[in-house]
Amino acid sequence: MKASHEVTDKDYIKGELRDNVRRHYRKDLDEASYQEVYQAISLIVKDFVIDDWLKTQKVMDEKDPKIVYYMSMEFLIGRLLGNNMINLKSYEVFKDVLEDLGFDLANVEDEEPDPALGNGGLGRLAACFLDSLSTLGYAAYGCGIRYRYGMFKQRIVDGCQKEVPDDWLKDGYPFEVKRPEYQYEIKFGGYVTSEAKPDGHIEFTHRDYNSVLAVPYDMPVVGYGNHVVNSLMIWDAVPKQVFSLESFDKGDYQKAVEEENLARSLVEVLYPNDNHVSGKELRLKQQYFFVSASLQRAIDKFLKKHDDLHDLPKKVVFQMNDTHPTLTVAELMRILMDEYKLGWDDAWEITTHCVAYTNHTIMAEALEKWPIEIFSRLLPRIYNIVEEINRRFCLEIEKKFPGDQDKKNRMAIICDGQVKMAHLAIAAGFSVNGVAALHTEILKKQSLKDFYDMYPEKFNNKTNGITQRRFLLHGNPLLADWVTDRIGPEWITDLSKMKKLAVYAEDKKAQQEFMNIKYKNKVRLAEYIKKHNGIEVDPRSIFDVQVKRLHEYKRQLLNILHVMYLYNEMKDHPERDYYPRTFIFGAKAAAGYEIAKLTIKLINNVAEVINNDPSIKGKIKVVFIEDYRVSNAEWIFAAADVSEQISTASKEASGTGNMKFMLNGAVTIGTMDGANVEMVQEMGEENAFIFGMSADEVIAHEQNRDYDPMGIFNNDQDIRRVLMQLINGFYSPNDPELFRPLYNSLLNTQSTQYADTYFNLLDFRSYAQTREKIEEAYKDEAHWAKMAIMNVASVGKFSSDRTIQEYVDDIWKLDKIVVK
Ligand code: NBG
Repeated sequence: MKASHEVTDKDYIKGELRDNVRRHYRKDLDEASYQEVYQAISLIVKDFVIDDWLKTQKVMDEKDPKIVYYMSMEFLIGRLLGNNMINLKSYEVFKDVLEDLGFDLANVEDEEPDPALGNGGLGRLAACFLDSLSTLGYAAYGCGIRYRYGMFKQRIVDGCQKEVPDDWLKDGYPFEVKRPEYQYEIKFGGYVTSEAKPDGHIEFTHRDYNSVLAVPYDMPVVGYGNHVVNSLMIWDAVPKQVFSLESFDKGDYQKAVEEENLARSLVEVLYPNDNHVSGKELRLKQQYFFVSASLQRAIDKFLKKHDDLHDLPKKVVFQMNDTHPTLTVAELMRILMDEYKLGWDDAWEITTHCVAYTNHTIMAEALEKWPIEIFSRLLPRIYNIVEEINRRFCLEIEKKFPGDQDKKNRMAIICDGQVKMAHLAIAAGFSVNGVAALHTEILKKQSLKDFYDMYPEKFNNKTNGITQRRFLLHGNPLLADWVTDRIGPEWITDLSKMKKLAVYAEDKKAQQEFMNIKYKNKVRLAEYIKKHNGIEVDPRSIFDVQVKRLHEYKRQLLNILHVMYLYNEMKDHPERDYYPRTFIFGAKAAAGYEIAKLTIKLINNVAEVINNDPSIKGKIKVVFIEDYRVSNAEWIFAAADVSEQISTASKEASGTGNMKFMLNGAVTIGTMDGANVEMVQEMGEENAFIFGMSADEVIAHEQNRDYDPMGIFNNDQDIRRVLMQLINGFYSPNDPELFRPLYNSLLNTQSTQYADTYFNLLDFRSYAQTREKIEEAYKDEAHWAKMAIMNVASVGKFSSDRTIQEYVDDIWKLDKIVVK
């Protein structure tokens, strides 16, 4: 249809909207609910998208460009309606149309569930990357899982986190397209037999397995204003035969039931862990499921145009987003050898030129290892292949470092009864990258040193980035317009243009306008907080924000301990002049992560006490925003004055929230960790508040085991008082023991269960002093505005467009496509 209509044709859109509501709901538009309007308008947007999607497909068929398959267990795409309108450059058009008809676009957008197919930074990065790939005009597929329930919804009940299933598909999701013509069989369990063929080839046969069908749903990934639409293919699982007569005849009732259960459970839920592996059997099944299906589709696509699989590396690259999709290595080997009869050496040559690996963490608890027992039982043929890869890899290590048995044990893919996924990814990948300069250095010098010594040429850095289309253009329209008025719209596709803003940093008028915009965004957030939390916050106070997954290394605990300290100070010194501050938190904790959940409870209890103490006259407010997710994140970044990036140095691989705050003109208080280091390089130290130990210092303490929190506790009366308040019922009068585990976690460095491995107390003083400086700095509005504007002006490097261009140039070697 739409090819003949322009996306600017308001009358046409109005007509379609009325028709859609009639067709789907048998109603006139004025009777339609917001949900119905959302569905109806989404279908119109989707129609426009589909025109470009088909055109892109045609160009890809004609030009046959090399394609990157971004393999990821997580894609935290966030809502698509507004984003697609923005990228079609028609947001204002739709907004006007709806307004003419009596609907508010923001409310319509609010009807969309937030497709939460990811945990945190790793999943959101994958989504930003897809946005940039399309916008830059590169051919790409995101490959993942269509979880029936994504990330849980968080409810706060009596200060505690409760997890509620997120039934995001219940009303149907308008932007997905089911593609049953691309379904594949995925096999689990059973056993493998081998038989030597007369030509010398050994044929492996997988017997007695259970299998399911993988069915893809494609979601469009719309480039900004360039008509390029790539696809995110996410896989659903369905049983092969639902109680078919055939299986009854064979007495295979049991198997049919098993396969039905397998299909249901495979895609049921996203494991809610960030930087932590749960080691569950089902997780390994999920990994194999989406990897196998995606590879089969990719190879079929390749073979439509080519007949020699030796050419695969010229046309296809698989980027493994962390170790979760590392089975890509062995599954590609299996397909090449067992399905297409290639020999080992050829298959290995092809595989090792097609796969690349990104490491996203040095946290030990996040490194995937699978017990051999589970691995070989679930994936017998794949296990065979990994064993052979390991055998050859160990020979290679021996050749390079003769006689170094320790090294071999440390580096082996299979060792101590476990399969180590990172080792497999590095042995096979032609590229291994970290996600910020500091992180990559730590990988090379510490965590992956053995591998770096062996393959220095594989290692490279790709500092993360974020898409300015979602996190400024859509999330903060007031600031986006202001920037465009000053420097033109080029920043939307070239964030380095932001540096032109620097000349306004000291311009009084610009400063005032900037602060006015910030104020309006704070009012917007204050209204949200009032509506969702029932807490009144003052938009003139300093909005000091820490939003991210809850994890001990991110140190939300340090933040709230400091708030407790500040409250004590205020009570002791009512005569002092304190600038009002609102401390805003938002964080989900993994469902089984007790100490993280207890930290949420502490934040809420502290909020309860402080917010209701009239004696401090509202000078401190503490707010925990329920259900932090992509959609409310956009508003939170826009409203923040201060961005908390306070991880224990060396632990945060990059961080990307830090960049989103910077883009929105919030000033960072942070440690020299992850990408903070590069942010400070770009903006200059005078425009950030840096505190605490460096990564080297942290690592030295870890190695020397000389950290003594008890000494600090005994010598620093303020810290001691705050810690005592954790166990004397000050914040939990009905259950004084409630926060004992947090207290223990801070003081007991011996026990492995509760040990302050994150050096909270050691960094406390430096944090407190730096927070004091922030208060002082904020009182000088012109100076503050200058710092904030300099943040925006220096953010250019942190666009995911830049990151993707580096992946393309150094790793993927893709050609641009042009769609008209
Ligand atoms: C996370 C890191 C972040 C980083 C994102 C994206 C994992 C395993 N890692 O620091 O903790 O920004 O990945 O690279 O989730």
